[in-house]
Amino acid sequence: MNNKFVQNNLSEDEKIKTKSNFLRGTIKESLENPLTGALNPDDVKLIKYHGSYQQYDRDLESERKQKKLEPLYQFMVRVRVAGGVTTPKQWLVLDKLSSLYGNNTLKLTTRQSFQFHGILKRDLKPTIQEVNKTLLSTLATCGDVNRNVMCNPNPYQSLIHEEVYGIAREISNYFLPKTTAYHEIWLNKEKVSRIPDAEPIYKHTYLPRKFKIALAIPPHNDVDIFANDLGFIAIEENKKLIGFNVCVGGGLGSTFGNKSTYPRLADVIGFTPKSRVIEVAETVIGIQRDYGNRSDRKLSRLKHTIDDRGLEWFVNELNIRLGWNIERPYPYKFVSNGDKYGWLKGTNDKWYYTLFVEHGRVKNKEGYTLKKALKEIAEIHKGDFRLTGNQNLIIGNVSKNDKENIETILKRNGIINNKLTGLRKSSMACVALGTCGLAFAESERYLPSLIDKLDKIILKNGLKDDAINIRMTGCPNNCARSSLGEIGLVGRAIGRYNLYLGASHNGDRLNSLYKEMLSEENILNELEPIISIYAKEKKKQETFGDFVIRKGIIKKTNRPLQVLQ
Ligand code: SRM
Ligand code: SF4
Repeated sequence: MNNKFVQNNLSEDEKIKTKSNFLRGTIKESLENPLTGALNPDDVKLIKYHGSYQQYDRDLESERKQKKLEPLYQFMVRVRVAGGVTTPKQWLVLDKLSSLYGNNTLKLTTRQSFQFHGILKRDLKPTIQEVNKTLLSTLATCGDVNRNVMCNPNPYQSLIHEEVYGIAREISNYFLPKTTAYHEIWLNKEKVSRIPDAEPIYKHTYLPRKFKIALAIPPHNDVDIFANDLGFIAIEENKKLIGFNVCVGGGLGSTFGNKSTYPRLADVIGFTPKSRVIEVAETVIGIQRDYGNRSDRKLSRLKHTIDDRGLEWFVNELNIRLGWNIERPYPYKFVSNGDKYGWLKGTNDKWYYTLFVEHGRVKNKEGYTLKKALKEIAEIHKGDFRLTGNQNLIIGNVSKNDKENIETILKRNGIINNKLTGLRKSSMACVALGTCGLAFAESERYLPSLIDKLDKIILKNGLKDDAINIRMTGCPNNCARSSLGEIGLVGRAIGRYNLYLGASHNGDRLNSLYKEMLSEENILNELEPIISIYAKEKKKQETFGDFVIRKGIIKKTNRPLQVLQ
């Protein structure tokens, strides 16, 4: 037992992990069973650690039921991309796989990963093999382990970006599970060693729950650092990276009706020199591994471990385990958690084009052939592609001579649109209905049409370029970080949403519940007068989230983040 405390009532997931033989379970057998498109129940849990979720086509659910067919089982596959940086060659492979095996779209996620949707069981292995051949992986993009490590994707104005990105990659690699199950199952590698698998960091039952790490370089908080279990905020002195402020205990998921669950921002607990980042991360993960709740998965994130025992206890335990005391945090300032669009020149004299990708869905539709455009660009591009934490894309490291070609391709495919409002360009939505089994309401497929209507209000009030950030999720798990939206909408039921207001524009303050169970008409009726007084009465540079609090429209959240001094 790797737990400091032997916990009673271990959850079903814990039992499955324990008997899984380091994440093998019977996945191999499940894949070979031709009688169903699904996996054995335990393998449905275990395959997450390998980077895939078993789902079913929710749109076809009742039709298939009527025909007495099993649901149309299909798989989501998530690709790990630390800091969101990929090469054009890798892009071409992912593009090809999404057409060959998936639903002909690529999803850029809120954590800088790629997702394929709609992969059938028989196509899982070839998909994962091809991903690995292009030197990417799906290992540990899901499951009770450290997930994709986020990092500011845009190096403009930042001399230290490459160094921080290097640390993000190092963290990502260091915390990968060490089991060889992944290689055996997906890459047909024989188990070479007779030594049994071991997980020096995670031990044999892994973590109690998912674990998320991000790194941010102020003044940009486009990774929403405070939404992570563990965050590192880069601190510069004389233009050199000296280390990081450490923040712990972020997590946004909650469950309607369960008051013990809540969104929480990470607290800033101190500073670590850059040479000790891995040591600090390993120690934080070790505390969560040993003390995290393993009986109730709704209460098992690091935020709960900290709230159960107190932040002081946590810092004390961290210092004892480290054998040195974490230092006082340095001052830092974030200005925004959004993306800056269009061309920007980097500190390396190369150009970066940030492209708005509505809710991260790369697809083709009439007059807007984004998937085709990006494939054409990947065929000629000598730089890289960088996924942002806001589901957008940066075409990076472009030389001056290639700028025009890239712009021509984007224009030819109907991608550049100067009419988009700041509201739309600051919108995020999670996948929700269609594929997500946890969704109560639409999100990605609905927010664009809601914004069409909100845009009319925005334009009438002269706010075209105001980057008010609006985020929607199909349930309170908060995958598009709606708790950090200046306007947050969370699905309650088909066509009904809770409306939240008052988050900060830089990701350091949660929003609060304004009204519940709103229809589209209600949402528009509630927001129209608020947007209109915002247009008339906002102070210079005052953001929407700050304005609604100053005017008393909503109270500030009662869960502020703490900065220990
Ligand atoms: Fe998420 C579960 C999609 C970022 C909190 N999330 C899911 C699942 C896998 C549903 C499931 O468990 O069956 C969704 C798959 C939908 C699909 O069809 O693709 C899903 N989450 C996503 C993505 C794709 C949203 C997007 O549209 O971009 C994001 C993938 C990130 C990645 O690349 O790794 C995604 N999820 C997030 C975030 C945002 C973040 O990490 O910055 C959060 C809030 C932060 C946090 O973790 O607290 C988030 N997802 C959750 C939760 C709630 C966790 C909790 O502690 O309560 C769940 C449900 C769960 O874990 O039980 C969940
Ligand atoms: Fe699914 Fe809910 Fe996450 Fe949206 S927020 S992707 S509905 S789990």
